[in-house]
Amino acid sequence: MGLLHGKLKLLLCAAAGIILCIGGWYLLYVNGYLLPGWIIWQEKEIVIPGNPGHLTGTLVLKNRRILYQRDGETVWQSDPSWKISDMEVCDLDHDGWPEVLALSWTQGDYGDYHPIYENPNMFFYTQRFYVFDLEETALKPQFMSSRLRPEAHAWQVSDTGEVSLTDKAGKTTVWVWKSWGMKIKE
Ligand SMILES: [Ca+2]
Repeated sequence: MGLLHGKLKLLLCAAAGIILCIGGWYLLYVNGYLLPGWIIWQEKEIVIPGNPGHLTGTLVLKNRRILYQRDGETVWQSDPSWKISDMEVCDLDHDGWPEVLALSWTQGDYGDYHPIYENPNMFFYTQRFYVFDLEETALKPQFMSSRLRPEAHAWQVSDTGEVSLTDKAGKTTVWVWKSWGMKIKE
């Protein structure tokens, strides 16, 4: 009886240890602490050019979030579930107004909607490309990509609105805005 009791205790301790380990891993993962080590988490400040008639303000990328500041106050912050690794500002659609571009790590392969024929990953973080319009008190999402395949290990945004994404193998593709979203430049 004593031996059986001892074995049961050992089994319960082992089960509790496994549950704690899985719980710890889960908490670390969903909070973005176990993302790939090659990601460079940029921290920067961009002052939005104050051309006549345009909004002015400052964008701050810190602790994986974008803060939009105007007149010394933070008027908007990016969703904490988006882990932003970098941001840039450029006039992507050539309408004379700047947009905010961001590389984000977000859980799942898609946003709220996905193709009906797919059973996508909803849990694991994937890299996304986001475009925001600048409004008076917020950044309004204009384009939110699904999972980038392959992932961009580096990117460059030109003054003319071309976005170059370079994958792990060093291959670069150039993307431009086409009326409703991003397309590979032909
Ligand atoms: Ca624009």
